[in-house]
Amino acid sequence: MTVNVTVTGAAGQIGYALLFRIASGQLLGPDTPVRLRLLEIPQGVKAAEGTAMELDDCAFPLLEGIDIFDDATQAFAGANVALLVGARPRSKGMERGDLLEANGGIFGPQGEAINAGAADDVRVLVVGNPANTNALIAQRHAPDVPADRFTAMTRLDHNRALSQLAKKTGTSVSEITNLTIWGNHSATQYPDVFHATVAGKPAADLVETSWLEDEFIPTVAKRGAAIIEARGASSAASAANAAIDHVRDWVAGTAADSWTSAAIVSDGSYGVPEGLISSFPVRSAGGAWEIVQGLEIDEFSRGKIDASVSELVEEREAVQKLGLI
Ligand code: NAX
Repeated sequence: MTVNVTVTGAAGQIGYALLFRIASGQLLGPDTPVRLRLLEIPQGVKAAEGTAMELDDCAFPLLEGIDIFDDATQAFAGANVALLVGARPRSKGMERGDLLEANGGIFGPQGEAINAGAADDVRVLVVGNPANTNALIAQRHAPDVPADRFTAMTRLDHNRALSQLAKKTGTSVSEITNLTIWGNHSATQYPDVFHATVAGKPAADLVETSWLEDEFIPTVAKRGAAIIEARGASSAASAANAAIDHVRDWVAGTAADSWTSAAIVSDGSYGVPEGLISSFPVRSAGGAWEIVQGLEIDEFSRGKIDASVSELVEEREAVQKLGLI
């Protein structure tokens, strides 16, 4: 059966890196036809039409159609997968409250549109920043959709952490299991190697604590800024790749012998207040994410997790005060 995939911010740089991969079958596999529903603001529609022309020119056998909208209700009608990429970036002089408010104006109505018309099995991934809190806003505006269908992306952080640890230990990323990103997709996030193994050995035995504190954690957390500095533009292809990884694993399931990271609605696990959309170690089975349970959290990790979760609590309080949720 054809799957409707709605992508917002379709004319942006992540959109450009994402749409061709979805249309080629990398999101949902080689047997699933897709129909793309693209949402842009009116000024972005023409560029989205240009991208749609290029998608046509690829003659992807799985791509059944492309529709372009500047209206959220229409764009999310019948959506089975919704990738919320478009967001309001922070401009010069903008305070955090202004940023949250501007994004509330986007993600609240998009949540309502998902509630009104998306398919019963809709799965939502928020990429647009501040991703966790934008996802929370959208989820709170979609009371008829199960809360666990709203997620935010920390898979890029997860992949960055895999790659840094592989480089440090001289191994391949395929030899690393059970790495975790905890908390917010922001500079406070905590990439945790204490449950990870590298070629079967505990990662913590292979690297020094000083490397973790002084290099690994800051490098992963600040990688986005380093990419901007080097490339003159923010991460795009790697962000699109992570979005593909997140949704593909959500739909198709994760390997039983490892886990990945995703920001999902907390059920109170690991002391993360219920209802926050926070990154956890997760597995996907039967089309649903579940938090990996029973991990021992030492004092070092506890402090780092708590710091990032406090930031999420503050963001939730801020959007509550603004009347956005
Ligand atoms: P661009 O500025 O290239 O594209 C954003 C697009 O969204 C624009 O075409 C704009 O017209 C559109 N847009 C804005 N408001 C919209 C609305 N209400 N409805 C539909 N479309 C709308 O940004 P890009 O580099 O593609 O990044 C998109 C978002 O991803 C940003 O918020 C960015 O911060 C975020 N990121 C999140 C990451 C993550 O790991 N969660 C990593 C990469 C990226 O930084």
